[in-house]
Amino acid sequence: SDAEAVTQRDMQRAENIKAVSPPLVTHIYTADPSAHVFNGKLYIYPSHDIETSEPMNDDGDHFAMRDYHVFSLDRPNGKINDHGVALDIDNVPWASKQMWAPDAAEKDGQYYLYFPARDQSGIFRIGVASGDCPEGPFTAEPDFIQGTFSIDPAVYNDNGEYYLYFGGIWGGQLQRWQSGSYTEDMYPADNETAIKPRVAKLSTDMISLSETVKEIDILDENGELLVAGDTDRRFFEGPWVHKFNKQYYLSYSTGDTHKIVYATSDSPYGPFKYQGVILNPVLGWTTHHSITQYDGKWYLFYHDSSLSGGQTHLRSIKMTELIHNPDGTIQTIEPYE
Ligand code: FUB
Repeated sequence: SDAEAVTQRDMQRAENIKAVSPPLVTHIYTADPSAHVFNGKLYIYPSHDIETSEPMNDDGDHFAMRDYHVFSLDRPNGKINDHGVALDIDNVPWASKQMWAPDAAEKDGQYYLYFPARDQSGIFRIGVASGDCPEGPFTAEPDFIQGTFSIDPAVYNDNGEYYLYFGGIWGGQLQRWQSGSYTEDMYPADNETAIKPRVAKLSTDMISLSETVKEIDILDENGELLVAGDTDRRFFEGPWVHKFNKQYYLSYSTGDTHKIVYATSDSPYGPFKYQGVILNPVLGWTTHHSITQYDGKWYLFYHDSSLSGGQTHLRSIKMTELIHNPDGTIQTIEPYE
């Protein structure tokens, strides 16, 4: 599989590569960091990577995670606090396995953890758990959020309106939802429109959708929809939205070309126009990030597999400053010297 090939390559590369940022967490493996500032403090909601006997394949079966830890930071790249297990799969009635990339949101003093997992029939869905502290623990709703599917939830709070972005192809199953219901894989041809990330507004209760799920258009420099064969730019997984100078920025992973890229719009629903690369490929097959502002500066949170010597399913979260140029473009980050 592509996953095995990249792992073999990166286990060799790991010996000779020098990362520009150290891992934030070294006592366990962590990935997919979603960072937020709550009550003036930086909190990170990552996946918790573990060793597994599952086979390595392009559906990501080797990502066999089963719980979440929440971390807080006293200051950027400062001392990290592990707040322990915030949610375990044993306490999620609808989930069977694979607790993948989560996100969190705050509303009226309540904190909500959004997370994907496979349901009892093996279909990825997005669930929510809540609690009254940013670090958890969180209590899961008995069922997943109705109307959701696939992986990688990201919630953007736009002045009290909360938008849930999600989706990921291949192991994330988004290609199975092209007809509106769960089917066999349906991939567009290379010259056809690429599979699009999804968005829906959350209800005021934060645990249900208030509208039907919408597809998000991502356009190239000529205003044409990105096509499936444009693997350097098309959406793969890990959507994230932030706002800078009144523009909405949708950033995401290109998956098999291993980049974090971004597109901009004047609406949270898009259409978004492709702009460029935020992060060049890291060690490991996956790349997954978040962007947040803290104390007047912007930061990129991401992961790589350098701490595990290149093992693709054993990753470590990192952070580095992200710079918006005066014209709104983002400076590309090189993860290694
Ligand atoms: O961590 C498991 C999966 O790998 C995430 O959901 C994807 O975004 C990728 O990072």
